[in-house]
Amino acid sequence: MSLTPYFDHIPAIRYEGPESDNPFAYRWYDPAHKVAGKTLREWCRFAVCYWHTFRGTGADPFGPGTLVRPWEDGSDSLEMAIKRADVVFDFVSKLGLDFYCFHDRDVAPEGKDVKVTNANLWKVAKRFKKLQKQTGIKLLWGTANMFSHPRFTQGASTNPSADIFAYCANSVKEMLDVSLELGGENYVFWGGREGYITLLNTDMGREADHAAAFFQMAVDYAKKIGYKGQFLIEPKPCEPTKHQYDFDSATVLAFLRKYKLEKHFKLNIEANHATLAGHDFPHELEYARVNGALGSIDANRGDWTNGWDTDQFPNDVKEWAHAAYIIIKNGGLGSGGLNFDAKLRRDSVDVEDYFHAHIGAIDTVARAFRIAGQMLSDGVFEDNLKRRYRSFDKGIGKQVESGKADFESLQKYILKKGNPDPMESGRQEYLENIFNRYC
Ligand code: XLS
Ligand code: CA
Ligand code: CA
Repeated sequence: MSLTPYFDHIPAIRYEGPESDNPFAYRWYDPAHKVAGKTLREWCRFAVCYWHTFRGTGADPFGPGTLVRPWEDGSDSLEMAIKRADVVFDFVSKLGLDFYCFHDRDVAPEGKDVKVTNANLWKVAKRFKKLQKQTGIKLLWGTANMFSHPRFTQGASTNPSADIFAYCANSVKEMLDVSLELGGENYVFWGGREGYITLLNTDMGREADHAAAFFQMAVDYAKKIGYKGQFLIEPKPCEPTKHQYDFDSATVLAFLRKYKLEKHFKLNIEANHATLAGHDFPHELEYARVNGALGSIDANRGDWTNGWDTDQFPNDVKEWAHAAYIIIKNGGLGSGGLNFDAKLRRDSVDVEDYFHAHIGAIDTVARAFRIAGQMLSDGVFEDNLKRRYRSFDKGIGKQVESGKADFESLQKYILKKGNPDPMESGRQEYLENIFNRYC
């Protein structure tokens, strides 16, 4: 039974298999299908994102919003916020997914002062609690929007104004309380304007110290209230600021280690942010994985022909096969999941387009997991890795890995040998051909 009538003309989206030509069915996402010992539902933990899917307007720097939502009354009222919550839960239910994600300001309007703003958030959170109970849908992660309102123009926790720092402390404190109340499985920090445009007005060292103090306060507060969700930081190199402090996985991990915060945080990797940073998506995932910090994923894509954060829905099976391979090697995402931080194009103005976008993305990822599971069980790439590094399994290589070698012992070894063994092929083209056979 739906809560609102807006999607009544669309059937519940179910798995029908690759032969189906029903645009309102999954062709690859069979939630119960097992890959590498777990179901696709367990691997994927898909989430619908509140902000793009329900609050994005389609506006761009050259023109206003275009998207049509029959349920909207054009206001940003609390009444509309409550009604919208029902529509969101209907949508997630119809897709048969388990999770949603939101920022405080996606779901509840600001009031005349901080007190009213907080009260508004709690009114909607109460509604969410009821809807979660009714539908079984869960909160993958919540976050605070500390970048849209003009007060955040010069940053949030890195703002030169201590008042803004305090304002942000209130926002995160409230959202942690809300996350505790709603059982949010993770809590995300994306430092929207935590960066700068010019060093002429920026004390970089002091701003980093402030950001670290803020994160420490969040950790302390979560402990105090008994909130056990996983903290995640989402790297992004630029947009909206020129230099963002959370540039990429490596930068965030270096920051966390400097301030001894690393055991409290993992990373939320967004595909489009990886490409903006000049990496590819698998690189960012693998960097996080080998550092024990792969927490969750914002599933979207950029456009290879430009350098913008276009936030399109994922549709590249090959790219995702590689991503899924890394996720499976990671043993999954723990409490994390795959959040569709992606927006419809400005001219995708039909209600059906929300479904096509999500169905396509879900099927892309599900198909990729099936492929990755097969690649792992066939073992070609893992066998190749073992073979490629085998000189470290014995002799002098083993001594290096076990910490028993030093420059002198290595020099003695190579002097005796005279010359290193000849180079072996990296077999890149061969491996690429094999990868292509799967996709
Ligand atoms: C923006 C970010 C943002 C975060 C959450 O580029 O992707 O949406 O995921 O604040
Ligand atoms: Ca994101
Ligand atoms: Ca993005």
